[in-house]
Amino acid sequence: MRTLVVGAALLDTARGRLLAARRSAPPALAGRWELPGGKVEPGESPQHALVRELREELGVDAEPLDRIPGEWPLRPGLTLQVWTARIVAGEPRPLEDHDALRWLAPAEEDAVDWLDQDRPAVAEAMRRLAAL
Ligand code: 9L3
Ligand code: MG
Repeated sequence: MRTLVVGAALLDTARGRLLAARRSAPPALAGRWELPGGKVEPGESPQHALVRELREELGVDAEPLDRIPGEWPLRPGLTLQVWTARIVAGEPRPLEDHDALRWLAPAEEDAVDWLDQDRPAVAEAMRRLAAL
């Protein structure tokens, strides 16, 4: 069985920025930055999981846009996929599993310590932002 983890490259296209979230748990990952998201539940679509996770973790209503091609193994049985997304309502706050948020411009991509598996999707999302 394979469980999907969906991550959101949340884009603020008006300001040309991407949202980075700093994990507060588990201890092995705390302090590292990621694209917010989480596990797809049985019977749930990846896009629905993304919307649910962003509501739970950040308190925002979000709309998935495009899948970023590729998938990245996290650990046996767990695979990361990433969608670009935009916030349609709310101001993101670190409500669950994060203790800080930062909006980053493409030039600031390396300003935070991203989880290794998130880096390729972050790079692609930043390329797209820079091309807007
Ligand atoms: N993970 C990695 N990159 C991400 C996300 C959202 C999650 N962008 C990893 C961290 C955890 C696992 O996937 O080991 C499950 O994520 P969560 O449900 O704790 O967010
Ligand atoms: Mg999560």
